Amino acid sequence: YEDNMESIKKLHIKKANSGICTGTEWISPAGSKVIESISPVDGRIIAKIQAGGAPEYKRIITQAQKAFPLWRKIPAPERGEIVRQIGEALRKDKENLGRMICLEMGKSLQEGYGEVQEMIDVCDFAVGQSRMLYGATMPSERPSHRLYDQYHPLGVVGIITAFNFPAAVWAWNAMLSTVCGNVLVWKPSSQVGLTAIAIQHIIARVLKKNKLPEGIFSLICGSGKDIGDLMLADTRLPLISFTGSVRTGRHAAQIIAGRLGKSLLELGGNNSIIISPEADLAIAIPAVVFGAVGTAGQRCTTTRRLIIHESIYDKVRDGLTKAYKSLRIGSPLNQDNHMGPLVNQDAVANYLAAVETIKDQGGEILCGGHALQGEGFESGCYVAPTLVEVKSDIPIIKEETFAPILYLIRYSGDINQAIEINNSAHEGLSSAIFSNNLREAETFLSPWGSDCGIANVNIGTSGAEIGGAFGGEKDTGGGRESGSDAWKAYMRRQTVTINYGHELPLAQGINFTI
Ligand code: UN1
Repeated sequence: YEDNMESIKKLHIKKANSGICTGTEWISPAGSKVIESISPVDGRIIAKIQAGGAPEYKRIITQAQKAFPLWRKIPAPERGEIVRQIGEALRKDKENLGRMICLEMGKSLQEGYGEVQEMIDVCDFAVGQSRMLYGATMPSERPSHRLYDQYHPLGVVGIITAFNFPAAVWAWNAMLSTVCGNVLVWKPSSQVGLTAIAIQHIIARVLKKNKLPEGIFSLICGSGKDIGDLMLADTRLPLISFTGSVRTGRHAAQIIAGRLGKSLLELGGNNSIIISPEADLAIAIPAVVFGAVGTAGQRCTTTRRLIIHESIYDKVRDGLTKAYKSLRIGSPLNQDNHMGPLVNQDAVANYLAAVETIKDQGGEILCGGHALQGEGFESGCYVAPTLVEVKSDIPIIKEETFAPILYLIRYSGDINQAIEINNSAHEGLSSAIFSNNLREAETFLSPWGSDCGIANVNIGTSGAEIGGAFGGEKDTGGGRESGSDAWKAYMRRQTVTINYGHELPLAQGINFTI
């Protein structure tokens, strides 16, 4: 415990911390709202956070608005240089920050480090992108005319993040948004405010070193939903990037649409893996287990449904049951353990409620299905990873329970039947097929195949690299973040037509003389 606290102190976390910062200056809030950061690892209070209210929000936004005209004038590659330095600073603090994430959120130490690595990777990506904010040039239909696209920054971008990726998802948004020339206001999940504060301290060092003004990178921790609600309705925020549940995302999208703002939504998933008769089970089984129990089933890309061909069903079920029984559950700081706790006791209550519903609806629990008690589990946040056999289409398999519950579903027809089951979810985030049959794999990737934003062959549903666009369709919200051309979401497109001739020809051949 002492070692962990040492590591956290190195990130400038104190017993009581302000959760509001305009870049390098920390603001003491007028109100007395305090958030306790409770570690799901052992139930201890790590530290306290002073949360902001409406007056602090006003200060943050005013400062951000002042900073934007300065930041947008700095050439994009120079903005990239700041992001490069942030990547370097994160490299130095990878160990400490990874441990902080593990302690506050409960994911395994390996995954905590992985999350910081994801931040570093996206910094590198954004640095390159800062020299590639390309616009296309199109041939004009008129003589002596030039027609092209260019991209400009939007302004103050609001970033609202979830508890499960308290660092990486912010970095996906923040680093790209920053090289695009925006300033940002970050509202993290109140479950993981300390991680956000630790990151802000790292950013502050880079801002200070480069003598940058306040307001480029802001943080405001709120308790409850008041800060989030202020952001959604605020016309001074042209774009809100929101990561969270479908329910809250739907509410957010409606409020933002009501003021014709832009939203970038990354909501839930009900991701499945298809295991065809031609799957290589030696790689399929570990992929399924990592997908289902990694981050204790709390990734939006977690594998929640397994669609198995009946000819190999028993073999897969038995292989998985055996693997699940060998899983070690316990402190995520102990690297021998495969799975740590859920984020808090409410999450455990949701898991237990889902288990009851599964039983009521006729699902058969093959293993797990209970919370863990006794030594090492005092926080009350540990549960057993759960396998459920589903004989008919029970309603609960359409719901995303943010916990390690995996449904085993049989299919008896061809690959199209398996795809139909995959596509029957409300969400459309991630999907995968294990098959060495080219026809099956290509059908899965075809326009009549998976309807998800992510479609994988012979790898699981979670653990995407930052280089690709991340996001999904239907109830997942349609947003794309991180790699590929996701940067375009943080910019406004301007179509430019220049006439360098002496005539005024009109488009569509229209004749107009005066
Ligand atoms: C999320 O769960 O919100 O692909 C993001 C993955 C991670 C990101 C998950 N790289 O599982």
